[in-house]
Amino acid sequence: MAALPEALNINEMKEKIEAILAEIESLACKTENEIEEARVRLLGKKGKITGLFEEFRTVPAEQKREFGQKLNQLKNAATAKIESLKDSLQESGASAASFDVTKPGDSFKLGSRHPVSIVREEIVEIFRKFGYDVAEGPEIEDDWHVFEALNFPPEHPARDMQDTFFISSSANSILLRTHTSSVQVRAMEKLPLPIRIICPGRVFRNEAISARAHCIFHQVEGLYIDENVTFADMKQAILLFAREMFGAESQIRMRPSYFPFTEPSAEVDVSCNICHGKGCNICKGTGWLEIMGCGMVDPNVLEASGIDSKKYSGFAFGMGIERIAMLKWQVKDLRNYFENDLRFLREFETFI
Ligand code: 2U9
Repeated sequence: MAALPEALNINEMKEKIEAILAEIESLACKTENEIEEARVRLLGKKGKITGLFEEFRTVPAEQKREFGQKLNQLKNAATAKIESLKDSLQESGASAASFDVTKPGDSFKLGSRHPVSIVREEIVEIFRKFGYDVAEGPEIEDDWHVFEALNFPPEHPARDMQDTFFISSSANSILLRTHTSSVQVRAMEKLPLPIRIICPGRVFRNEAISARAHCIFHQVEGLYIDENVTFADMKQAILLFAREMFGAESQIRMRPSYFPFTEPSAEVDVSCNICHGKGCNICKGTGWLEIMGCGMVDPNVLEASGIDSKKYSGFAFGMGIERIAMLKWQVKDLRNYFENDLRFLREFETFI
């Protein structure tokens, strides 16, 4: 049997407890090794507190209760301090030993492109392959580039406050462009001929917001001006675009229409690539989907920008990007494109 320690001087034991408590309170370790050293020094097999428990056996019976409590409190204080030192070290990230460099890194979610951007780039890329250059211009425009140079008569409803956002309505009004045609006007004013450009951009119309209309949306418009450009050239360019965008089997049809800036003008439909012409709820049973408007540039428009309409002719077309995106992904409500709801946007992650 192991020999008991000598009978204890009670005061000496109290002093030791006080000293160890003070040591615990002032413990400040910077590394995991230092914490481990402190733990061994206090709570290890040969540690100070373990030693006191040994001595406790010699405490007279009538004082065992009081000292027992004190020793347990001391042991708990030391254990809690060691744990809290470990936690702080972990939080500060300074613990070299606890950082496992072989662990796989935290995965973080990549963002994805907005569906409107995806479709805009797809359209632009198709026309780039056909030899079109990209042209961009200001969103804040003047009356000349948005209306006057495009043959809008003075009483046209688009010139009304009901339809256009005006910033100032002095002699040459400043306004938010209602179409990107103003970019083509600027190109005609300054670029040498022939011109073959594609103009993507944001446009603004004073419309009530609904599932089918928004006061801000995106367009891509195109313009080709050269000698001897014909309606047949336009039809061919649009057919090739439709086949690239909607599939090689696509057909197009044109219905007569009216725009102030083109004559003759047409609306273009593409054969429905969901039902292949049989009729479904996407094409409302018609077998056709409307995708854009187009026409031969009105001679007045050429002349307004200083182009000789006897020598040159051209065609132009325009489409709403949100509309094309709605057809592509069968999105029913235009407002989805503007609300930035991540549940909607994440549907397009695969198109990064
Ligand atoms: C110039 C001359 C002519 C651009 C054109 C359309 C037909 C057209 C609409 C489609 C849906 C606008 O987004 S939408 O609401 N656009 O139908 N746009 S021809 O014609 C031009 C442009 C510039 C100098």
